[in-house]
Amino acid sequence: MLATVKGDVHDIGKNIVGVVLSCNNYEVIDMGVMVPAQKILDKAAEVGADIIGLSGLITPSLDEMVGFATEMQRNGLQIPLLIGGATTSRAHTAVKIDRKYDGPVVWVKDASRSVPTAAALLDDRQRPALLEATQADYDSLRARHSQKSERPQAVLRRRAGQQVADQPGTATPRPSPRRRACTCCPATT
Ligand code: B12
Repeated sequence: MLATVKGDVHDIGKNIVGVVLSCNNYEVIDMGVMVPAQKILDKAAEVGADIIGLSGLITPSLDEMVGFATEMQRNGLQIPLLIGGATTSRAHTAVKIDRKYDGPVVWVKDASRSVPTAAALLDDRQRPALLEATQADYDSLRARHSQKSERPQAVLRRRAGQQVADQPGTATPRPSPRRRACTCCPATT
């Protein structure tokens, strides 16, 4: 099943994905644009969807996707969730969406990747390798993201006069005591 999330009218990319999947013998139910989460979930239950694919191109769609994953979890679903659209990213999927849903969440860069991804997710032999590689990738993206968000806090604490141990490889450069302030002034000691 495919849908562009609530509040978002962009559907060119989603339509391409639908055509490419249909050409590869997948039965695609396209729910259109601006589709509320509950409507997608109800239809997925009604038709017994194997995979749900969400598309989003505006920034608010990212939050909508996080909310959708939360709802999938709340409804006890386990089916794969594909994430696509120019505003989405591997990093956002890893840090924000994947954490909300225990079932598989796979970010798909473009329509051509939707076929091998769907094929692997629906094949018992290929699925474990795809999910393992995806989780390893997401783990490293999350680790990088948490390092990025820790550093500014350390700087703020330092400015507030609190003691902060330097992290390996992040030692703060300190000014040399004999630094000359400018060419016309004597050297400071
Ligand atoms: C065309 C377009 C429109 C058209 C949409 C027509 C339509 N029927 O879709 C119209 C004119 C209606 C439009 C409206 C708006 N737009 Co517009 N639009 C674009 C534009 C120019 C191209 C988008 C596009 O179709 N790309 C081509 C497709 C093929 O790419 P794609 O969607 O990423 O899809 C590929 C992959 O991502 C992937 N994929 C996509 N979906 C899925 C889903 C799954 C399941 C999978 C597996 C893969 C997958 O496969 C596709 C093919 O490889 C972009 C700018 C740009 N150059 O990207 C702005 C852009 C997306 N729009 C933007 C904006 C702001 C708007 C408006 C809010 C403008 C306004 N002020 O009214 C409104 C949106 C209103 C709303 N509530 O949604 C911004 C979004 C910025 C942001 N981050 O929020 C952009 C980036 C322009 C910009 N630089 O500011 N827009």
